[in-house]
Amino acid sequence: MKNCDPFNPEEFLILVVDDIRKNLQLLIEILDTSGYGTTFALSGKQALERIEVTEPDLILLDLMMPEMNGLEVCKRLKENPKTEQIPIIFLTAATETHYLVKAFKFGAVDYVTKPFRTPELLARVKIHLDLKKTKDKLEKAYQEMKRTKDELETAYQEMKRLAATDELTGIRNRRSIFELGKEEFERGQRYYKEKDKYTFSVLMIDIDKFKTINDSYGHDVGDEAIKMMVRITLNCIRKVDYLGRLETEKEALKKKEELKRLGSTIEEEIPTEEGHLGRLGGEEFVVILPHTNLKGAKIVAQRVCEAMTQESLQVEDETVTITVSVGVATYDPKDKKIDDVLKRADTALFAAKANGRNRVAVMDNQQLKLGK
Ligand code: GH3
Ligand code: MG
Ligand code: MG
Repeated sequence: MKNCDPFNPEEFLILVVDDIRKNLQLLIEILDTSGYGTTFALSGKQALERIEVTEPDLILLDLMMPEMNGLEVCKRLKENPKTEQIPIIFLTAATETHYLVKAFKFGAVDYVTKPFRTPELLARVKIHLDLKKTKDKLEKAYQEMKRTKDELETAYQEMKRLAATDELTGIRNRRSIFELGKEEFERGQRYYKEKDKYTFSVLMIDIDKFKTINDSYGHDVGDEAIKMMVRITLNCIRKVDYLGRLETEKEALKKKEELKRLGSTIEEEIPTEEGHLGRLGGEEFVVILPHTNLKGAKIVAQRVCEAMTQESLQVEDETVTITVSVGVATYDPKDKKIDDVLKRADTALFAAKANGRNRVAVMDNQQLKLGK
């Protein structure tokens, strides 16, 4: 990358470190005359103190100094994240050149031998300031690019979330719950063969006489009723253990194993994973219950139906209650796609409606069974 900005010495502050005052004066004069900002230190210790309060862009550092020599100063500066980026040029006597390998190892960028030639000194100072500036620019551009990438990633994730979310209720929308249904179906196809190793069930839920709620109380109350229905259903499909604690899949599986060992059949009725609720549209919803057979799904469906009657909405001095009808179906290895399972659940739902609403109907294979 070409540095297009004109080089302006006034932009830079150079720290000169030398224990001999005469050397210092000479160097400062040369740098001052060229337009650089300068500051100085007469010992290694003083140099470190100066760097604490000023932020030099480059350091001209004498190699040999009493007490703390240049190498030690260099080492300390490179160990400190605040100062490690400052370029250091060593000032060495011709007899000290064998120290240079060490100086470079410690992080020096260059050296000038004393007595130095002014044009060479200035050329080296300029080139390292230029390099540092370019490096800083690249670093800034890189950080900006990284930030933009992070922002894009966040925006993309948010977009993906929104595209899968029902706006009113915050649960999965139609597309998202169908996608999950397809995944679950594939899981079923893959694992069912291994001796009934895996099955899942679906619930189709529809609010009863919802049109009446809208007509009587208005659309906003209708919306509130939908949100209430979702909250109640979510509570019913969450995995809770006997103490009402949220249960992890691992805990649930362990319990299932234990019940199996004891010869109990109740194990079939405990779904081992949280169910997934999605809104198909309007006041129609689907629940997908992984690791759940028909018996277990029916229990969850009845729980949903009953829980609905336990809560109400207060609209001024009126109490609004809602009921739901639920159709239940389970994966059958003969099914070709998730729609086949959903269709059976829909048939069951239709039957639940036709038989008085506020009830559960189950499609056991092709046989319809009405609850309550
Ligand atoms: P059924 O017991 O047979 O299901 O009767 P229903 O009245 O619930 O069914 P119907 O399909 O006749 O009416 C559904 C109503 O739901 C009609 C529509 O205006 C309303 N609806 C659909 N989406 C929304 C929504 O997002 N908010 C509100 N407030 N109402 C909605
Ligand atoms: Mg010296
Ligand atoms: Mg309805």
